[in-house]
Amino acid sequence: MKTFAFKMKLKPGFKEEYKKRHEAIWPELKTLLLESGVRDYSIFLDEETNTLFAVQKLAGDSSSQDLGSNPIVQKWWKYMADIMETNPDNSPVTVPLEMVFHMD
Ligand code: RM4
Repeated sequence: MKTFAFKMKLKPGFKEEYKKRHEAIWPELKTLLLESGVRDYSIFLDEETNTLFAVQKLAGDSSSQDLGSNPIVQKWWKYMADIMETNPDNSPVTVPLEMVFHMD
């Protein structure tokens, strides 16, 4: 499986709210991610810069960030837009990252 990593941006002061919302991730979103082949999905926060670092394995062709045409993702992105840096369509500003080292 391919590993896909990317960064997003959290608005300052929203770490606890971000964690709270993700601890209660919608079952339908989780199901969609799994059905799309997204596995082993983690998100970390660099509190110094409010940068969210996400890493996930892909069993299919789509990452979590490629699912923006799905209404569940659109609803989730709109829900999260008040605490994240977003594009005009509410999608989180996403910067893919290059793998520079990996060790099994
Ligand atoms: C993130 C962002 C991502 C989504 C995860 C579950 O805050 O919205 O696009 O895949 O949540």
